[in-house]
Amino acid sequence: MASKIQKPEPVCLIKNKKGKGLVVQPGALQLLSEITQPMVVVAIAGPYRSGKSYLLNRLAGQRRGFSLGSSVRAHTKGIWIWCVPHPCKPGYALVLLDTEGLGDTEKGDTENDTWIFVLAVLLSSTLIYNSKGTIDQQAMDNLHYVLKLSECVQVKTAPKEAGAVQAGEEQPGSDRRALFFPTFIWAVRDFTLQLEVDGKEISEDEYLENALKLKDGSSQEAQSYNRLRECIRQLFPERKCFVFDQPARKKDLPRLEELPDNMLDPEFQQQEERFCSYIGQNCPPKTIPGGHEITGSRLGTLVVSYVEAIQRGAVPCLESAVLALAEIENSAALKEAVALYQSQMEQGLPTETTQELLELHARCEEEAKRLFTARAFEESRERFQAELTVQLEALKEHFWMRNERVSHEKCTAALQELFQDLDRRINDGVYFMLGGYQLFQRDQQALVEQYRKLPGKGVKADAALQDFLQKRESMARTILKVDHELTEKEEQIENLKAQYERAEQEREAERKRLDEREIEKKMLLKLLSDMKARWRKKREEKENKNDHQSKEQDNKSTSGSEKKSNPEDQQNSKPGGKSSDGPR
Ligand SMILES: Nc1nc2c(ncn2[C@@H]2O[C@H](COP(=O)(O)OP(=O)(O)OP(=O)(O)O)[C@@H](O)[C@H]2O)c(=O)[nH]1
Ligand SMILES: [Mg+2]
Repeated sequence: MASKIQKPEPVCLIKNKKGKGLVVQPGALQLLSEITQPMVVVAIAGPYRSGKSYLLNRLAGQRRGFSLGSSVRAHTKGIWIWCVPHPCKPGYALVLLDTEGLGDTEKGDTENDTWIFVLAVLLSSTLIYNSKGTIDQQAMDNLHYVLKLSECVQVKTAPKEAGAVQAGEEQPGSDRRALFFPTFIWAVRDFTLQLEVDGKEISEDEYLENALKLKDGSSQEAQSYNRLRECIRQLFPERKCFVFDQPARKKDLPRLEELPDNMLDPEFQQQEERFCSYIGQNCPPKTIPGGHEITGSRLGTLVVSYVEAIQRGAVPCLESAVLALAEIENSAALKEAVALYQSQMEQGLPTETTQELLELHARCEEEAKRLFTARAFEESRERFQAELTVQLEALKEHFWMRNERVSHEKCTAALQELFQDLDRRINDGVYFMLGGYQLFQRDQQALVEQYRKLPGKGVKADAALQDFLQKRESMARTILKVDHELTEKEEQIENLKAQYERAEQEREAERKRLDEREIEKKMLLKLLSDMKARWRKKREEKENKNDHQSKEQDNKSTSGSEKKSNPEDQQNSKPGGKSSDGPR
């Protein structure tokens, strides 16, 4: 952020346009809005051509910066701003406001001068009043703008019904303006006198205080003498004075910017060093009542607020400016608190239970409210706090639903991941088989068990599972249908098989029967043939026997004639020479 502070050169903050008056420059506001650090705001005001711009450049530690003129003509117009890193306070910005010189005879517009002076007072935390020579009556008179502060700056907003409180009605004695006003430093340039009174050395501050001493008595003269002094004392209770020698030889003055430090008057250098060191170490940051430090955007708001009032022809009101600032700040604090609540809730989602969600809400609400309270301005705080409560309540409803949605989404994503393999197997047709549905259900159930064990599923764990499975119902039904169809087909096949087997068995039995019958038939044929053979044998034997007998008879009849013939011869005499034991 420091780089944002380091601006290479000053820019115009408020332009003083002829005929249009004071106009805030958007570019400068943009620049300011980028500075988030608190800031010490040092403004310089005073007679024109008195070395104001040069002194501020020295304060910035630079030879060049705010533009200087070397002629007799007033140079700086309007109010210019330069933001530099604070030389002594890390994290702070040093904001320098260079203002248009007062009392320019060419301009001759004292009212405009007054507003320049008023703005320098209202915007700064330290006001340097710069003049040349000495603090004499003339110098005092030139500071008459302070008297105008009572008229031109209003502390409180006027109650509408009672009409505007006249700025002048606010008594300087009980002046709350001092709360808003800066530390006052009188810088006396080209100071040539000895700081001593009655031979006694006095400090610069004593020199100033002497000049501000009141005259005794209540004469007109005393009153007019005292009026301004009283005013300065009351409005600027914190006062300081620095005197400076002429910085260089007369002929070098028009080109002071170009002069190296060794060409500057050593006395002046010492004085300038002391002055810069005092500003660096002692000047407070710009704050507003309530202790809020002013940042770039806040300063921008104040500038706009005051210049608008001046443009309207109204009296800049410190309270209204603070109120306007509070409105912006509290609105920003509200936004920031709501954003904090949202981001913390977001991180905690989804919760496991509704109770956890309520606890998370309570924690985030507390954090958001703490942030709001720390940032918010006292003014209008209650209204914004009430608004914060309303918004957080509405967000609670939103997060209630979001908690469910996030949980549902998370669970669905987890389920999709878990079921990836199962889906791949479905696509590969693993479950499109007989008994596939049972296998599918078993695998799916295993995944469901795995899912149930996953942590951090949130309040919609069961609902998401139901929804997920419901969406897969048709797929499961398809697997079941295929399984059924395959089962039916299988049964049909089994039936056909059984029928075939039965037919086969019957055919086998028939074959067996036929075989048996064949055997029987063969046996019968065999028996028959045996019987035939036996019968034939018997018949042959019988025939043989009959033959024999008839032969015998023949023989007998022949023997009658051949009684004494050899039996053996008889036998051999059988036809074929075979014995009676020959084949039958
Ligand atoms: N004598 C003298 N001249 C100075 C001093 N400081 C600056 N100058 C010169 O005075 C001239 C005007 O200086 P600026 O710093 O521009 O004065 P200013 O008060 O800003 O002038 P305006 O912007 O016109 O109001 C320049 O030439 C400076 O070099 C000083 O302390 N003494
Ligand atoms: Mg100037």
